[in-house]
Amino acid sequence: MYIPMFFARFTPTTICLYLQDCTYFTRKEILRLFYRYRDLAPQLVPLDYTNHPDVKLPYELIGSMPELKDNPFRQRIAEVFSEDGEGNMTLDDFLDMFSVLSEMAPRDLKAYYAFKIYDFNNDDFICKSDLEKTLNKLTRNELTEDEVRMVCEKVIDEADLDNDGRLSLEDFQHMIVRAPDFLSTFHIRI
Ligand SMILES: [Ca+2]
Ligand SMILES: [Ca+2]
Repeated sequence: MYIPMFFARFTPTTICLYLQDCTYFTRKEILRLFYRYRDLAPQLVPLDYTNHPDVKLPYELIGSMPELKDNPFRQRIAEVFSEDGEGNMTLDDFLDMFSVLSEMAPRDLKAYYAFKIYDFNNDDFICKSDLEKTLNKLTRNELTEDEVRMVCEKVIDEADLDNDGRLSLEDFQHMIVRAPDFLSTFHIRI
């Protein structure tokens, strides 16, 4: 029987470490994702992860994956899940990203990350300009400026529970219960 080198080297202990971090995946899915990661740059990613090699794949490779390349939020998604904040990903970042995007992840967790992704300037609030950027991406720039402004005003008007003119995570969670479209870009079949 042919046993790929990978299985011989990737010890059960390292696999279990990843399983603890990534509770939504089975061991088989983690192995498949590891191969996906490695296939993006076999010359950079070693087969042996026992000693936690310091490897990061550049955003250009991550963003061009079939699962992401048509997603208008691909760059923000990669930024939010990457430890360096610039979209360059370690294997851990990569597994976290797919874990949250997977169909098994609970809605609250998706909502938490969606909020971070839509918070373009990383100030922990979705303000009007964050929301405008979000809407333009969600609708792929099909709305006019006036339409975008109107929708954003309406969304903030309805979802801003504490009337400070911007959406906190709590406001946002309240909103997406009624507007599930905001989470539609956060499902990826692996
Ligand atoms: Ca913001
Ligand atoms: Ca608010």
